Amino acid sequence: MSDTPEGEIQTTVETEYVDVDGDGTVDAVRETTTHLVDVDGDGTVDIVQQTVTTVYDLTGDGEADLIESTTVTAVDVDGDGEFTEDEIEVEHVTLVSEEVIEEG
Ligand SMILES: [Ca+2]
Ligand SMILES: [Ca+2]
Ligand SMILES: [Ca+2]
Repeated sequence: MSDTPEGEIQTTVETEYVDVDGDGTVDAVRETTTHLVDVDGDGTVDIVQQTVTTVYDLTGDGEADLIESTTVTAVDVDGDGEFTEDEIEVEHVTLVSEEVIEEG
């Protein structure tokens, strides 16, 4: 469905591997997902949503121990093509596995 008359969503995903402690082994995976939504199909993006999720393997057992997620949502409410501070919302979520809590 490439010829939708109105309403277009463009999604990009970037994945980054991070060596947090610098020992040469990757400890975290960072994924950035960006959604650009042109609600009315006029060619100007009306909603931008970007989520950065970082998954850490702190214990090195291959299982995720800590997940950090930040979502920034910008909605051009007044339709002037610009995102001002009151049109931007930031949500931060951190999840820690029981394994890490027990080990302190
Ligand atoms: Ca490392
Ligand atoms: Ca638009
Ligand atoms: Ca605006």
